Amino acid sequence: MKRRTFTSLVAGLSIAAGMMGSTAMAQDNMRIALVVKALGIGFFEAAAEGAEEAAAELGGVEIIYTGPTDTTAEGQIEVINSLIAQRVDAIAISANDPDAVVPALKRAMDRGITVISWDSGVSEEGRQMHLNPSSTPLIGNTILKLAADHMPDGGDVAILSASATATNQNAWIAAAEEALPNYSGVNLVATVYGDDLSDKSYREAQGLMASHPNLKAIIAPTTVGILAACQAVTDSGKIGEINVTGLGLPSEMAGCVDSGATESFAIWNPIDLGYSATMIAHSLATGTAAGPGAEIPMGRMGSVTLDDTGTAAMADPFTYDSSNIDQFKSIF
Ligand code: RAM
Repeated sequence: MKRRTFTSLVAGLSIAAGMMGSTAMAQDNMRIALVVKALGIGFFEAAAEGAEEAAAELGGVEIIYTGPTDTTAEGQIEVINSLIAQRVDAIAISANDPDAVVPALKRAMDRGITVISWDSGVSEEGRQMHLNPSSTPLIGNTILKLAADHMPDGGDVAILSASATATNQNAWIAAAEEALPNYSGVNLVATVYGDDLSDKSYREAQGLMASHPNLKAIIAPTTVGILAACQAVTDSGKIGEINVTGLGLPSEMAGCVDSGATESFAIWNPIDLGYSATMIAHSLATGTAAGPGAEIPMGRMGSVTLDDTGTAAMADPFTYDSSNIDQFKSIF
């Protein structure tokens, strides 16, 4: 009897201790910073929605959505330094430059902060892993094919990119250039940079039209650039003459598809991308090891396996046109 009382007292104490432990844990938020190329870009706002969804599912996770006001590495370095000072638990960054942010991110890792890149990558030494939205060669081929499919007689195309140092756009453009010989009659006449700023992208699109009077398509592998190019083509009365394509958000591009300025464009689901990046950051911050061959869980998105550069890719991009845009324009 006495012994049982003692046992149950000990059991009771450990249950109480366990409860205190879990209560303390629940109050002890893990802070995951989602560092984007720049604030005010719809694509990243959709990714943040996914990050919040992951945080709600995990519980005890706070998302700090942050980034500079323009798409520069200098701006991101300031943001990273401030996150180190705030002692966040994890940083998940879409980088404006693969190398310039490395020293700051190394300092973060030295202080025990989990660092991953997603969307636009960081060089291997500056992060624990990188999550690509899709296969780079596939995206490169897709953006070219979207243009070529509407140019039966071939002709001139130009690329309007984001910033000149953006890891993701540069990789997609290199992949598109590699695929170019498969599209006979399609000539890439210029690549220009709008820095993911609407006004600069608009002016660059105007410049392309002025310098290349026979232009048949503008390919913008950026959600900011494609929308600005659509507006520039529309304003110059060239709908039907120049097809604007690339990577865009259905919510932002619906009007361009309706007007005919854009025949079709592609993108992956940015909400799923932000959700997955957050799940991965949480997983690594709670002890999952990242290294070649590692399988990292991502909640409802399943898992990814890292290649020998510590990189993994998600799903294939999806193409939108007048047949399906209405179904997706209210989602992202
Ligand atoms: C812009 C950004 C982002 C890119 C998309 C397609 O929103 O440049 O990095 O993934 O376009």
